[in-house]
Amino acid sequence: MKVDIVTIFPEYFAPLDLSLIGRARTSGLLDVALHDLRTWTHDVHRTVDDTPYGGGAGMVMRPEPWGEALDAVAPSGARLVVPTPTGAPFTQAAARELANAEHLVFACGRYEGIDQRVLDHAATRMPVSEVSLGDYVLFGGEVAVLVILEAVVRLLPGVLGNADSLLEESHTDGLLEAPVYTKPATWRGHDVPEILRSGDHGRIARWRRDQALLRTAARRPDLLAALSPEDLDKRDMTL
Ligand code: 6GU
Repeated sequence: MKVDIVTIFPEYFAPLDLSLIGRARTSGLLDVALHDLRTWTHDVHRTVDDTPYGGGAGMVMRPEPWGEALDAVAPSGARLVVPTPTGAPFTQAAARELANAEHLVFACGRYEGIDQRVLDHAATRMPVSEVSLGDYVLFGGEVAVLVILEAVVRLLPGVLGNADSLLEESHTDGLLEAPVYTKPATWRGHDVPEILRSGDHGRIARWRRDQALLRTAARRPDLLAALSPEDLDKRDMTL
């Protein structure tokens, strides 16, 4: 997968050299290029923002540098992703969809956002997704891109050593995953649930399913309500 990131703060992306994303890059599964938006300014001050039409607080990112940047790094065939608190929720399903793309371009907005015409114009040439991480506001899109990339890259074939872990994790079956434990069996007076040490794989699977349902009901009733009847089996109903 090829990824281009346009930002006024390329230094934010130093963590992409680390850990599993760093390894995906050195192994050739992932090709990331960072671009400083100011490359595409032409005034001495390298200005990227201006005051909003219609008035109001804050500044808006000017369209001209963004237009030139996207002309340079986003050919048709790429997919443009724009992190913004006004975007559609970024979910595991959205991560799976982005993981199918050959070429992603991320546009990191700052201030009150990017002039909307940049996105409207880009949308005439390529798919554009405005996405939000949640109902809170960050200074800019940089940290959101790190989050989105991590969610996407771990789904690329060959990035995770054990691909089975993708099948059993939270948000794959619409539920939060059950709690997990490792040795020792007793720690500071707290025991690992006996059933996990029983060796009875049928009972363990049922216990994990029950814990996932209870946890999801307690913490994310919205997820439970969104499950279709086929996602629940008969024994789920007796819980
Ligand atoms: Cl994706 N960007 C910004 N700037 N703020 C956010 C966000 C994204 N998601 C939640 N808040």
